[in-house]
Amino acid sequence: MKMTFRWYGESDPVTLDYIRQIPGMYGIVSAVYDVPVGETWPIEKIKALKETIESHGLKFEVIESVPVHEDIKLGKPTRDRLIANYAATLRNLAACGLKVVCYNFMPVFDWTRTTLEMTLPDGSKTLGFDVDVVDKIDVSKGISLPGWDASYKPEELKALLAEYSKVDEETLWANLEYFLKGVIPTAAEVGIKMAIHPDDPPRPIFGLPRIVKDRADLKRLLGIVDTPANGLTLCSGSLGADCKNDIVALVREFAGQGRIHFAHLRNVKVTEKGDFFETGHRSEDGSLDMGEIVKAYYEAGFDGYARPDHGRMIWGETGKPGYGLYDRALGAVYLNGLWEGIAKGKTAGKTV
Ligand SMILES: [Mn+2]
Repeated sequence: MKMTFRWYGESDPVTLDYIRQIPGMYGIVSAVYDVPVGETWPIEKIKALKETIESHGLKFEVIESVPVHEDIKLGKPTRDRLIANYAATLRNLAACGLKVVCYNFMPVFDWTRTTLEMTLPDGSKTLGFDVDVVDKIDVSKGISLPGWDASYKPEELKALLAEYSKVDEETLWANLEYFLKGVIPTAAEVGIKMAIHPDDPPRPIFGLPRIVKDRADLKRLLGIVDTPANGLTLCSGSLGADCKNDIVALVREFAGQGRIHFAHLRNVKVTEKGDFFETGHRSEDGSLDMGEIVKAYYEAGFDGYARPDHGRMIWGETGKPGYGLYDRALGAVYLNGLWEGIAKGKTAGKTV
């Protein structure tokens, strides 16, 4: 397991100098942020980013994310040009030594939360999701959610949602299949492993279809192009927000098949109704047994990339919600500690 940390580039208040001081940190997960979605990432920009990261003693082998243009998800005629651009980006990334590309196929909204600063009993702040708040939103009147207000102008959003009104789950699957058949052959050829991130949260929102939510979806996706280059980012916190998803079983199954290329490891506290909030990484702080999850990776012989996914805001830190330094650093060290404990327990001939 190679421990990594997400970094949002030079504007990120969490610096590379700080990240390299986290014990056991292998590398950085980042992206080229100043190329419009759908255009090819120029090799010079990728190279410059890599040089910056490596000059701080960290590896740069994982991209999160190369975004998929909405026209591809909508299946519009422009998609062929956009898919060709995406494949060209994969070629450029491979030429710079990148190994894994995380992406998602969520229409319009990436991750969705109803609060970015829920206060936990210990005074830390975290991200939360309340089903009732989301279900009560009248999309036709505009959507105002924390983290998304600035993403689209209200009229743009309205037009985009109108286009999606014709896209049901099966249409979205067909469009995903078209995309995968367009890019996976290139990825396989140049040695890039594609790793889809599941929907977050794993449920339909605002009437938009969501198709990467559970075991059946993951299995179907991997079967579309049945090759290691078509793989998963298994996000424990995203999938774990649906308590019907057995994360340990998913890791055993898909890491066992060599199809998990990137592990997002975080804990989440879930209610039966589907509300949830993000907790510290420890098993006893949330609904997921992180010890069993890490053990499942260990026993599958996982040697891919992992990262603490989100963190709470603690110790007075401010910044990008979910992406502060302190709690994610604690998460990384805890996860590496679990791994070492399991590894040494095995060597001693007993299970942990
Ligand atoms: Mn994630």
